[in-house]
Amino acid sequence: MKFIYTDSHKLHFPQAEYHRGEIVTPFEKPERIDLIMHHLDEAGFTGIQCDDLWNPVPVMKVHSADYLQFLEAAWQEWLAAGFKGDLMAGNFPVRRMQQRCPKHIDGKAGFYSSGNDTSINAGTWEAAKASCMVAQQAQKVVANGDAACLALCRPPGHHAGKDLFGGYCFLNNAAVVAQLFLDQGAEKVAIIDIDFHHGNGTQDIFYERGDVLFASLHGQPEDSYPYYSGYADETGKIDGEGYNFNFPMLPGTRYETWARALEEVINKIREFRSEALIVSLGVDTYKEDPISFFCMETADYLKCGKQLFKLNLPTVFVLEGGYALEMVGQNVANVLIGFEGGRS
Ligand code: OKP
Ligand code: ZN
Repeated sequence: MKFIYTDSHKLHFPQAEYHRGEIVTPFEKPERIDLIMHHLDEAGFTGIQCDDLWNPVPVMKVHSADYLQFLEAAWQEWLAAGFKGDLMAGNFPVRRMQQRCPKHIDGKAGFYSSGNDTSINAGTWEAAKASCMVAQQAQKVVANGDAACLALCRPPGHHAGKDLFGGYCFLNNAAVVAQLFLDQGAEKVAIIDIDFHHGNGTQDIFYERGDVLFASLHGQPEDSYPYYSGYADETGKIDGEGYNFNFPMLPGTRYETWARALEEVINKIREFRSEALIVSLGVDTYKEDPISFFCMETADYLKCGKQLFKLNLPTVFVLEGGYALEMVGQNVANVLIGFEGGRS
């Protein structure tokens, strides 16, 4: 299996994150990609540097035009306002407030954001675009006949909604890949989100659409980010009714329990007659992950990859989270190794 990467992810390097009462170095850091690439190289996967071809068409189908304009201009507006340091949102249009976008960048930041966990710096927009181009190129590799390909995306994407950034995400890379398959003639595609966190952005984008099945396995919202979505009774609306599947799970969940949910998802996707599979691949389900509470072992990722292979669909893996730096590379590599070994 090939993987697509870019060095441009380094342009996004948030300086600080507020976490459990302390200001810490962000969990979503550039080293993650170096570590994963190192392991993928060692495991014999072929890295391909991204050609940086930007196709705005699918991006504009999953995000709103005003949101994309906001992202593109945000940093310049922040500087023009005389602000120093990273852009970070602090005020949000919550219950009973006006859903109107203000003029000042400080207000706009909150209007287009779901939290204060995701800051914007001088290179963030370029990095977010580069990450999305990595996903687009991985889709092309699969459309051109490879059985599967990994998009080494950073920043990640699955928390980015139609018009919202947050959860370290700006552009929804997995959604863009799904949209590309549809634009190229597929009638139905499926996204499995196996990151520890609920893929609320992806759910938001496809919630009223029947052409994309979305299924997410994640820590239950009662205890876990993003807290306000990911319940099992969120099943889709209008054309999307019955095509959104959430599997919230308890703290301490191990692979055996998790894999039963995956098995259910696989059956749903078969029934749906999906023509391609997108995997939002986070390995923050790992037992040592610093911000998550599942108990996956490194060897479990082999089994997970093997399970996914059973769908026998053209598959694009899109990197999302995974913050236990010692094992993030091995865990990602194991999903791919399991997938490739699925034949046997
Ligand atoms: C991104 B991905 C404050 C808590 C905010 C945000 C988690 C985003 C996870 N430190 N946590 O799904 O791995
Ligand atoms: Zn995550």
